[in-house]
Amino acid sequence: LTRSVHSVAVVGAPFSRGQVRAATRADGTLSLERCHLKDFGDLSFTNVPKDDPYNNLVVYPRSVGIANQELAEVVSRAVSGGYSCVTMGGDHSLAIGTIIGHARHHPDLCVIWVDAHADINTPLTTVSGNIHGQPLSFLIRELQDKVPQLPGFSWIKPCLSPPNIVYIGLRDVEPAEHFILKSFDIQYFSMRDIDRLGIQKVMEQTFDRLIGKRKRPIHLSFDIDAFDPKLAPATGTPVVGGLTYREGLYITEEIHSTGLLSALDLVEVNPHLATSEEEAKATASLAVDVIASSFGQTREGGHIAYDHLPTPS
Ligand code: 6HN
Ligand code: MN
Ligand code: MN
Ligand code: MN
Repeated sequence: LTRSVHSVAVVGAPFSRGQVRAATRADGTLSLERCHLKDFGDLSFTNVPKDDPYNNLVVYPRSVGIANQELAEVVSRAVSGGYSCVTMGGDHSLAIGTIIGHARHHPDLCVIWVDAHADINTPLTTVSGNIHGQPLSFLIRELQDKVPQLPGFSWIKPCLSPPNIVYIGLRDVEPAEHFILKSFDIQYFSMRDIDRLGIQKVMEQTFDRLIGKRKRPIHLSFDIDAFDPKLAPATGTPVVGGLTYREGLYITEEIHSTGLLSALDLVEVNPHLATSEEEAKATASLAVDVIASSFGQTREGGHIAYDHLPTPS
């Protein structure tokens, strides 16, 4: 199933308006073995002056809406061009654009959402007002009669259904979010479930649910705060008790070996929130490991066979 070479498009999406604090693309360059990388550069987003909060609460709706509209264009272009598309955030509100853009070319895609949080508040249930805590609410068809239209969001067409989403890593879910997960029967594996089942069973059950009956493209939306804050300190909403390095990489190794990964978001890496250079570097290099592993870097050596040994002369 695994192809030895992947064509990978890399998009930098330094969104920060889905949350109050700024976030940026992880510094440094990405290079992946056995991948043809095409750098789509960093998107430059339109600044929307006078972007007043919706309901006096939900911040920067127009900026987030327009930025995602532009991002959806780029992602759909990359995916239609035969690339697997990596988007480096930026905050998690960018998944609105990446998933919609991806779904334009692959309407049958499924989503694996790796995160400490469920990011499924509606604009009417959010407490923080930050749109990075709400992206999935705009994407799920069945939820739309509970979701008001925000200014800047009229272009959005919801493209997901509950059976096509699985969460991994949850440990900070608000009451309204929990109600949504339960009433729409959205599958999740919380950190407690990982403790109970082990990460291997979690991945098995994830794939049973999403691709057991029919192979389909995978959209992996990976929030770096799924990892334990000791490993990923440079992020806006850290929560204790997260994934180990090994659990995180097991997730991406398994996703790579399906051969179905079609788009990847790597979000919420925010070097400005690090309290030292080491913290910033550790978080960014963890993000790079997640991406590399998603595209075939293994912990047991190269997956292209070394096919002969040097002979002594
Ligand atoms: N993220 N549930 C909180 C909120 O503001 O709605 C936290 C969201 C965090 C979002 O980390 O992508
Ligand atoms: Mn998130
Ligand atoms: Mn999160
Ligand atoms: Mn491969």
